[in-house]
Amino acid sequence: MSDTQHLTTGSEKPIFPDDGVLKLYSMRFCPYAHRVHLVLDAKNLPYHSIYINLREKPEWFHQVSSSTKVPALELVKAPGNPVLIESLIICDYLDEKYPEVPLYPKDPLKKAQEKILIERFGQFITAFYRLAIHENPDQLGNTDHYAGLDIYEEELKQRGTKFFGGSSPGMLDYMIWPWCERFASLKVALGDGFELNPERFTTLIKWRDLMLQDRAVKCFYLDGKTHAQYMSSRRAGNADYNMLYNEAKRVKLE
Ligand SMILES: N[C@@H](CCC(=O)N[C@@H](CS)C(=O)NCC(=O)O)C(=O)O
Repeated sequence: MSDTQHLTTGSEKPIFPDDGVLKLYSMRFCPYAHRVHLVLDAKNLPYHSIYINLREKPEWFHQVSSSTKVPALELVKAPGNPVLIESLIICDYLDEKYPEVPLYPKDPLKKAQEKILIERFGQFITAFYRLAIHENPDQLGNTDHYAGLDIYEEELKQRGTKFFGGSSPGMLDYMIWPWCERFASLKVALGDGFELNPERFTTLIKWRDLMLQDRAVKCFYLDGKTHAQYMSSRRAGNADYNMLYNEAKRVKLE
């Protein structure tokens, strides 16, 4: 993660050596792109990261990503350099293409059940954004924002394993992690009342602490304060994509 400068309108398309290395178009604070970084890192696959300013996209970006969204993964070794979009499709592709570190269970039924739990997490993502766009907890009303998480607490408790994937994180762990990492930002932005309730989410809190020690998680980790700072810039309509880049530059100059 040496350079997190985001390319913008007017930026040239970067040229890479003909090294056969996957190219990931990303945005440093996008949780969907985060999923793909986690899977690539978990599988120890080398890749080039190309960060895109999503408010002022480079002119060439629509030719790369048919949805004009990140993540987009360019398969430089495949004929015609196809580009995959949609985080779940990309991660499933990577798991099939690079099976040395398998992330799904082998059994087709268990794999399908894992995918159902990944799909259902979408409900919580919606609730998460309702929280993340507010700065004032008084505007939030009495809704139970964490209702979508109870099934994961119960599921992990029943499995009795450290991770959903067993003794190490699997696809379900990595697909839900980007939003779980960002829980800490809700506490920073909205106050202690928005920390996960330790009685209700005992198992998930233990899981979160274990996930924080995982190598792939550490590779792309940002703390709650940093996520909160980015979200605050986004709420203000001025998403600060280059926040980390500018900070690193400032520290270097000091
Ligand atoms: N369903 C997509 C969602 C991707 C997505 O919404 N990406 C956002 C950034 S977090 C994006 O690229 N937004 C730019 C745009 O909508 O133009 C996935 O899972 O990959």
